Amino acid sequence: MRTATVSRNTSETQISVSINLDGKGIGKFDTGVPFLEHMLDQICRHGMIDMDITCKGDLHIDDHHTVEDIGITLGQALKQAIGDKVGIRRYGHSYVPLDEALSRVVLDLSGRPGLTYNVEYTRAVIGRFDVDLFSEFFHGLINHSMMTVHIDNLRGINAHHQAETIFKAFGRALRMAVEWDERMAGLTPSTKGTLTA
Ligand SMILES: [Mn+2]
Repeated sequence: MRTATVSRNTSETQISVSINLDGKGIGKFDTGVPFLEHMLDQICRHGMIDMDITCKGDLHIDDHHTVEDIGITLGQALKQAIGDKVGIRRYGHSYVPLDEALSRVVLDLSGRPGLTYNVEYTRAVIGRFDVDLFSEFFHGLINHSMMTVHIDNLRGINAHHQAETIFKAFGRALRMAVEWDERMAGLTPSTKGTLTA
């Protein structure tokens, strides 16, 4: 089982993240930001990753620090759980629709952080959630998990659908990338010989 537990404490947020890449897709969240939890749950279910995430953040200010720092801490946990990348696929991609919305996520567990984020939400808030924060979340996650990710929302009218297709596609792409590749057993999927240096 590829697991990791990471704690991160600042004056703005106190976070604990436990993940299992070889899980059953079960998410347990206590963060105070329900819409983010709904999105994290999509990564779990469609990535077949178990997550237990708690956060006590400065929500009296706004959701910003909580969302960004959960991204950072989840990124650190992913990096740790993915480990040396020997025998895995490394690359993953997925297209996910939800009614009128369609998103594509392509990722590479390259060891280098890089996010291309092409998403134009049709409204600024979903419920009480500021959609700007998704970019903060993914920047935090990608910078600390050291992966290259291209996120494109190709179309969509409903912002809840737009967001949900992005998170589902991210989950599925991640699942593909961390999957064991029988023919790659014992090998690093890079001619450089390492994906961690
Ligand atoms: Mn939904």
